[in-house]
Order: sequence, then C-alpha cells, then structure tokens
Amino acid sequence: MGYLNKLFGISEVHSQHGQMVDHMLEIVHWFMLLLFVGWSIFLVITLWKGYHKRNPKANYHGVQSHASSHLEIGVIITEVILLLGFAFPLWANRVDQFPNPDVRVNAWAEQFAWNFQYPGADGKFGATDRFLISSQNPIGIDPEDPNGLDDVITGNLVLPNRKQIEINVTSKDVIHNLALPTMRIAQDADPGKFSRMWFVPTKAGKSDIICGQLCGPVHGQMRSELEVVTDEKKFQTWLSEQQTFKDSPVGAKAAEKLKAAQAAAAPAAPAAVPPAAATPALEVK
Ligand SMILES: [Cu+2]
Repeated sequence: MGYLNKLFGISEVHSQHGQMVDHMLEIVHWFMLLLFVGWSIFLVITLWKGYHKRNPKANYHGVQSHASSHLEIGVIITEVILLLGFAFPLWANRVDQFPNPDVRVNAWAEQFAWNFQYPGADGKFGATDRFLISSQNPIGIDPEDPNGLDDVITGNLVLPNRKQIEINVTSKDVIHNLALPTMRIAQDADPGKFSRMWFVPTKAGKSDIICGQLCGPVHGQMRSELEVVTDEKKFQTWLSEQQTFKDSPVGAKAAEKLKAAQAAAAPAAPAAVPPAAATPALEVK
C-alpha cells in the first residue's frame, strides 16, 4: 500500500490522522486508474467496431444488450461505498467533536502573508477589531482589552509535537486557505469569520505552509513555515522569547495606560482589588 502516493511524490505524513488521508488517496487513485484503463479499452473497442469501412450502413437499433447499464450501476455502487463508507465517516470524525486543545492559535490571512496569534501566558486571545488594523497592529488587537497585551503575533507557526492543536483560521481581505501539507490538513480563511481545524503533529521538524486558494497575483509566494518542536517545554521557551503586543508601540501605550489606571484605582480600594476590576477605569482619560 502507498505505491501510487510514493510514485506521485507525496510529502511525508507528520500528523496523527494523516495516514487515513493517504490511505484514502491511495484507494481513490487505484480506483481512478482502474476506471481510466477500463474506459480506454472501451474507447479503442468502440473505434474499432464503429469504423466506417466496417459499417457501410448505419445501425438504426443501437446497442441491444444491457451490459453497459449493469456496468454503470456497478460503478455507482462502488462510488457510493467509497463516499459513505470512507469519506463521510472520516469527515464526521474530524468535525463532529472538536477535542480539547493543548494549544490554540488564530491564523490571520492577508494578501499575501500569514499572521499567527498566540494567546500568551493568560491563555486568552485579545479582542480584535478590523478598524484598528494598521502597519503596527497587523490583526487589529484592541488596546483596551487587557487580554491582548501578552498576545504574540508571528509570521511562522511553531507548535509542540504530540499535542492537540486547534487553529482558528480567518482572513483580513479575500478568501485564502491555510494548507499544512505535511499535516494533511487545510482550512479556508474567510473574511469575517473563524473556521476551526485540529490535528496532532507526530514528528518534529520544519515544513511548508502554503495558501490553498488562488487569492491574487502573488498567491504562489504566500508561503510560511511550520516548525514542530520536540516538546511542550521547548514550545513554551520559544513562546516566552517572542515579542508580545505590549512590546509594540500601540501595545506599549495601552500597557502604560492600564498600569496608570490600576495605580489610580489602587488607593481608592486598598482591600486587594483584582486586576480585572481596574478595567472600567480605562475609560477615564
Ligand atoms: Cu492566499
């Protein structure tokens, strides 16, 4: 098994479910090959039998046997088995239940680049607003939301090996598609909504991220890199080394404002105010 996949030069599988996709691909390709050979033979027979010199007079009755109808029914049954027996259960397995993720990332597509948003140490993504998008704030993180201050935005995707990964994919402009060939998974990036995808990487290493939907003139260069690191510890170390939103000019201003607001709120309520309680004070100019 896997002979045709290898022949077509498919990349190595680096995800838990990837083998199932390859298995399906292999079966479908063998089936297509069988159909191709069958139809080719049929075409040659038709040309041979219908050659005009061998049939000087037209046949006004056509084919009398039902062999071709039986063949067609056989093909339909096989295709239904492939669809209902393999494709649907595989798909249901992917989308019926989303497992609890160990790592969540938001993927933001734009013409022609990827931005990956990690929630930072608090595990919460900052709120975003498309009207706040600028060159300094590529995904429009809301500076008023304290959850966004420790968010990490990167151009490459880094994930820990053998962990449950969930990526929420969206777009800032046209429809793109986050395609991770080695993970055997892809998800459309639609503007205005998040689409979920999940997988478990099984091999550490680097591989390509590509855009799977023709999205404009530079679509072919809309590439990025996926790096799967060997374990959670390495991943956390990498994450802690990245710049956060509050390291950017927009975020720094917001962090300062929040600090000032917290300081202002502290003397008014000396009995240990939780940081969240200071949030409304952000309104005070
Ligand atoms: Cu694209």
